[in-house]
Amino acid sequence: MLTHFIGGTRVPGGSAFPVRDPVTGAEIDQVYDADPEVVDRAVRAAREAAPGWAALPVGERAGWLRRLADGIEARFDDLVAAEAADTGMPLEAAGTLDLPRSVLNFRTFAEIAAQRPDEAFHLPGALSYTVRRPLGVVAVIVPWNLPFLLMTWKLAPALVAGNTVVVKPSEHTPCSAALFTEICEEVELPPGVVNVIFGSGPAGRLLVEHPSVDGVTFTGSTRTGQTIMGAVADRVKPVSFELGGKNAGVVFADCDLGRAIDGTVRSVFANGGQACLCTERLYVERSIFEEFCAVLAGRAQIVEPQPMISAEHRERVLSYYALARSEGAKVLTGGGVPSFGDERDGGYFVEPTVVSGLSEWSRFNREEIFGPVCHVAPFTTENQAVDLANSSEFGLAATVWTSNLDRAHRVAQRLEAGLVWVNTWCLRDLRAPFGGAKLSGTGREGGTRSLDFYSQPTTITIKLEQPDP
Ligand code: 6OD
Repeated sequence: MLTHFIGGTRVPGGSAFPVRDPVTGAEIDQVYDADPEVVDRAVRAAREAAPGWAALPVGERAGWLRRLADGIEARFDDLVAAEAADTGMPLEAAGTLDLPRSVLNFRTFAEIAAQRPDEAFHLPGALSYTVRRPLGVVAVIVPWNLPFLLMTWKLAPALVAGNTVVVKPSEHTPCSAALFTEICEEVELPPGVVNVIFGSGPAGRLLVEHPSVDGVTFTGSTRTGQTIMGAVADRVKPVSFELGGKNAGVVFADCDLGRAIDGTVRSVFANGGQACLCTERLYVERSIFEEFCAVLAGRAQIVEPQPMISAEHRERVLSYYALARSEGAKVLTGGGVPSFGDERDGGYFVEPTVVSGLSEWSRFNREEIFGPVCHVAPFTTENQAVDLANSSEFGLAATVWTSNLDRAHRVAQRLEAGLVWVNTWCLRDLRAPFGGAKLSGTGREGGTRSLDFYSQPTTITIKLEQPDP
């Protein structure tokens, strides 16, 4: 049974619910669903620890981040196993993406924060300079798709900026966060600096609404982001949201087709399509459209399927497969549920799917699906490609495939997205701003942008009296 971690101790509390392995549907553990008392206790523990943590020199907090990174490396294999069991992702993916990135999250933000200068502004006879203060207690609400990567992506800058935190992982994926609490104990992180509570939506709501929570960072659906924003509006709490996407890929006939296909297969099907950065809308120049569709559909058939996170999410993805048909789509491949003839038949798999033939205004092309599926449509001109790619209420990420350098810059700069990749996908520099436009979020994290969110400057201005000549 996984228990909450509050003020450095393990705390039971709330009703229990099962954690399931998405590959087989089997119960792998039980976890508590935090009740109001647990949430309050966690926030109070974080509040109590806040002044001492904020008072440490930033170099010391950076040292704690490095110790946490070392601790993760020491428990690497356990964490890989926990992440894979929780999410259904292959061990290889957890071991080459999630876990190495988590270590890098801690090491990168330790480096950036320790080296960051304050600002100073000189006027004749006056000096303004800034000191940065942490927000205080930050609620870190983590989704289920890349749980350890995304938890540490927020935790590292929040901590190094001087905040204490209450983390709530998704109810579907508590195991790697539970192991992380053991690492906090092993490195002897001061109690109350990191608190982890488990639970579902109502626990998250209690957490963000708690009057002693000073800021909220969240990655997840746009709907939940809207709910959180409403819940914190009366206290005007700062929020940083990375929300849903309906990401476009634009493929020009002048691209390196092999690279474009490989990249597109990855961008559509990685993690079973369960990443906010995945491509769900593809626009392909008409002269290569038929060839591209045929090759992509063929490749989709040999993609190793990855399960959806839960039975409910699988139903949701399948409802979009049905919607595509009812809206008149042509299904180029997939559209159903695979059969393995083994224990995976109890899991939450869907077939990797490619469809075409729908308008950009169809529901299928407007709503985020979050599964291994994309729609492919042809375009004729560069302007049309840009208009189609921008014809979405979302604006998280986009990809452009072309060998024409001028076109690459021209198109990338016109796409309404927080992130645009050219001839690649999901290549990340942790120092670069990261976040979405339109319904895909508010705020940017990454590098110093994260530190800007997790702390606020006070500007101090001193008038310098000149001595009489
Ligand atoms: O790479 C990252 O830092 C990041 N935030 C990825 C988000 C993926 C969303 O599903």
